[in-house]
Amino acid sequence: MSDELFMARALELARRGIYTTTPNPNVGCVIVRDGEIVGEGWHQRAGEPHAEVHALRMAGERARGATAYVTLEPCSHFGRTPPCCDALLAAGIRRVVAAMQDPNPQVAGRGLYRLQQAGVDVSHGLMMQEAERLNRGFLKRMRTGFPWVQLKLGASLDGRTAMASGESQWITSPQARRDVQHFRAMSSAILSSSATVLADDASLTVRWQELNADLQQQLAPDSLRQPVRVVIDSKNRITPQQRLINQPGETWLARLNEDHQTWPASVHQLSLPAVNQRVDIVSLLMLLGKRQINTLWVEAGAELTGSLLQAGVVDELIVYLAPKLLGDAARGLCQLPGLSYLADAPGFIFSDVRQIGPDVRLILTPQ
Ligand code: AOF
Ligand code: ZN
Repeated sequence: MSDELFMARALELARRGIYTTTPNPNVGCVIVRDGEIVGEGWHQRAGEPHAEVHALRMAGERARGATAYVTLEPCSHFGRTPPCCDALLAAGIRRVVAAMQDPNPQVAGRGLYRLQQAGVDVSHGLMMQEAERLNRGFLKRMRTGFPWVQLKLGASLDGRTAMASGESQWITSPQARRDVQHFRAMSSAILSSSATVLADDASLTVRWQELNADLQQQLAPDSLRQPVRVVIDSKNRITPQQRLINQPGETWLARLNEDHQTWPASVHQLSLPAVNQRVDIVSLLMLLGKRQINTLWVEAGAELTGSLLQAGVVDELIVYLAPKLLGDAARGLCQLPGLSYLADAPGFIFSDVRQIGPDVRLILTPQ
């Protein structure tokens, strides 16, 4: 078997961690001796052993003289766990093939360098594109300090999100909403605004009963990780009575000033600088990055959606279009105040188009 096949297997193993590893990256490892896989592992949860450690445990003595394929450079630092490069050396690994370097400043080439200095045959770059894709959030946060931002939109064929009265439940199908649950489950945090939370009494949770059957098999209902709920609440309109406050997992209220009500321990108020008496979005994203949010899934109304697009902080758009027409009295998808020339209209590139139940899902990246 070739290097590519073993690395493809390591990537497949890494993907098993996509719902659980945040704030850590998804990493897979395969140990091969005489052309045969003798150890496999993937990183499951932050604080638990890294992929290499699981794979070495499975390989035992057979790791001596073997090759390790890893989807990310083995770490060289003491974090929540000891350095993987020490574990690989102690086990007698002779060759390490990494898909890419780890941009974490605590590692950043030192893992591979240490292995090379110890006489291990080291290389990196094999299937790098796939490895990059696997950890878009972690990698962006390590490189820029900002989370990877995905903006979800749901609309009719004519780009409308509600009737003039505000009636909006439901425009997209149950299948589309299940698909949204899957994206929520992968995210470190979900961002919304107090306007949306108040209008829909939204809970912003992942609900096991609403996941697809294959995901339900993979994730136990009682160990489901809830993404952090982040609500922009510039005017302190959210109260402890709102439904989302008492859901499992944390809620962070992004505010200009904290209030002194009694909140459950799972609720944190974040004080942020103001722009036009509103929470400054760029400062909020920076703070979320500092608090180790890798991927941010945004579900909000036309105002926040427009602000994020105008601030140029959106990395990907996920749009569900329902085959319905609501007419031009209905509410639009996003506010873009000040936009008057076609030449200034934000443009996108389609990266994926598919049908989800009766709806269409479009994935786009900003141009
Ligand atoms: C690896 N293999 O499977 C993972 C790595 O706090 P710790 O000890 O879990 O360290 C977290 C950092 O280690 C994380 O930020 C990233 O740089 C690296 N993750 N490295 O060699 C793995 N998950
Ligand atoms: Zn490690």
